[in-house]
Amino acid sequence: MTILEEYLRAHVPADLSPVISAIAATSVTIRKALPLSTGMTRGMNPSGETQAEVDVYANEMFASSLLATGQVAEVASEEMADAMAGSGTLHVAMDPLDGSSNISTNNPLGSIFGIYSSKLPCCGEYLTGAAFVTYGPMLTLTFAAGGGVQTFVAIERGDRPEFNLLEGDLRIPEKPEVFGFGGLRKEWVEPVERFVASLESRGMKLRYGGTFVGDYNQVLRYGGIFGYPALKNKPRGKLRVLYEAAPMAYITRQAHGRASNGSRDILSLTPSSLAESTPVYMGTESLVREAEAMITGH
Ligand code: AFP
Repeated sequence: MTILEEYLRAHVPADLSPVISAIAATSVTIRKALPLSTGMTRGMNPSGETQAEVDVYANEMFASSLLATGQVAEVASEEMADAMAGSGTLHVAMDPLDGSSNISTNNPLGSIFGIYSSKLPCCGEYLTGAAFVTYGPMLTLTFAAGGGVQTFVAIERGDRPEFNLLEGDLRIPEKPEVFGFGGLRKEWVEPVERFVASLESRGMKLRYGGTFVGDYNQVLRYGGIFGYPALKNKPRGKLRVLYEAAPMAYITRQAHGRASNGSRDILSLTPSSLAESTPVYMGTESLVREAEAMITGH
């Protein structure tokens, strides 16, 4: 049984290890807070979405634990207009609680982290690591730090949970089984509608719950494609480049998949602001390339 701390010592660069450890430890705190904190605040995040109490709590807890590692120069978050400064060299962009509209229905939630080596905002090629947490039936931490994708699961041992390796060197299956596309169907641009119809006609199963982490986690395990496309009324889609799209694109690349904005690799995008969004199509490489061909027309 491989324990997270052993894995980090053996395989992950010394500056990244404390960051991954801090994410793991704080995810346990957030998981405990979820049943106790189900209300909404009157506040809005920089994208104009109403914040849940636990959005604010998760943001504070993750930001302070990341800064306390001493490795982090700045933490930028979907829940804050400006980044918080620290004393290290890594730059972390996070969505501290992804899918907060699922709190009241008790559906899976997540947290997403991109660890960059450059000041934010910057191109995804500066990512040196990325991680996501799933708060589902299990509490899992999936991360990539240059050496493939690993998933660890929290197991209660006495008063302190321990993270044990659940799945090492994860690869997206080449035979696609599932797909999920966000946004109102009537707002999809025509090539997206055609592409999704073709997925349905070949017998792929629709899986969509409204939490990027939960929905994409299924694509990573079963093979397929997740899309939050360009919409007629929102040409840049909904997902934020720095906080959501690029970190998941980094994990996707390490799992031998592909992530695209419809014409370009998401990791090649340089957003001009912290909260810039992008259309997203990610998963099994051959399917993402098919989506790109339909969208670009060649
Ligand atoms: P919330 O955190 O506001 O619930 O948004 C979650 C999210 O950004 C992402 O996790 C989902 O993939 C997407 O929104 C779902 O959006 P739709 O409700 O438009 O399907």
